Amino acid sequence: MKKRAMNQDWITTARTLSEALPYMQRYSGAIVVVKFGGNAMGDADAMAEFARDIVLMRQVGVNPVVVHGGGPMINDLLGRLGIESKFVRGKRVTDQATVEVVEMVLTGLVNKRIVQAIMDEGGRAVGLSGKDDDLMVCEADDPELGFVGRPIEMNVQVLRDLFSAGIIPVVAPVATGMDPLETFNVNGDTAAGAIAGALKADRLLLLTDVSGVKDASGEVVTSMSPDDVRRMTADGTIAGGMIPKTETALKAIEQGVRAVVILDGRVSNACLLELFTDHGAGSLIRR
Ligand code: X2W
Repeated sequence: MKKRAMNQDWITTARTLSEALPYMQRYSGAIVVVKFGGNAMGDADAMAEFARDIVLMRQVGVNPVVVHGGGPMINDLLGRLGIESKFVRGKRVTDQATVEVVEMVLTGLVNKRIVQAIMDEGGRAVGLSGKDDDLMVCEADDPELGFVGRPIEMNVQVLRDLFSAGIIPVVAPVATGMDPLETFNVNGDTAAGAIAGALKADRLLLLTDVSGVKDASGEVVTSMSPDDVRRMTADGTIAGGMIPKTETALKAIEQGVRAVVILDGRVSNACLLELFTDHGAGSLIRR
């Protein structure tokens, strides 16, 4: 004979699952673009947990797209090769030697690590860059930055094809130009915003290493409109590294993304907390 001991944790787990039902129903069939920044990647356990969240999303009918960064990993290899890293307004100054390293690190090392992590959790993932199927075509963003690209043409059919096959696309922010011999380094947030905009995604989640957009007293603002963002940028409350993220958010919303969330990717199960609980996470920006 077996006896069952009731443990409070199991009861909580069952209740949490039950409470997630309306959210799962709401997001069934939704497109959610997740920007996974290099600073949010952390160690192997953090990577596995992120991958598990993405696989769970797919399992309950969401169509997730992962767009990743990898700035710290690029810095590391550039350093080992004796090439100096230089940033202007948050973007890497990218000459020919640098763009080659960027492409190797992002489309090779980082992309395949994420693809592998998703498969280890039982999902199906395919890695691609903006060059594959002409997903993202760029022009030079600013002559001062060299081969840094600004997306001018998006061809997202390949992502829809992967959704229908039940495959999770993992995109490295590297692109071709109008001249197919050119390679552009694209800021990860910019690439995620352009992809979310072209897909008219239901959600764009920007995972980073801060807890969200903070007000003048340092508290995270949980919900804001594009006008709030503009006002807080004009008065200097939104500053520094947060600016490219909020700019990406405004542009994505203009292109038809329903809402953008800036959240801390180092928090356990950050994506699930945002999508499937009453609590939410980070700062939500929507009209
Ligand atoms: C970035 C691309 C990687 C990235 C770079 O070269 O670092 C530009 O700055 P994180 O980890 O999201 O910062 N590109 C133009 O965005 O990585």
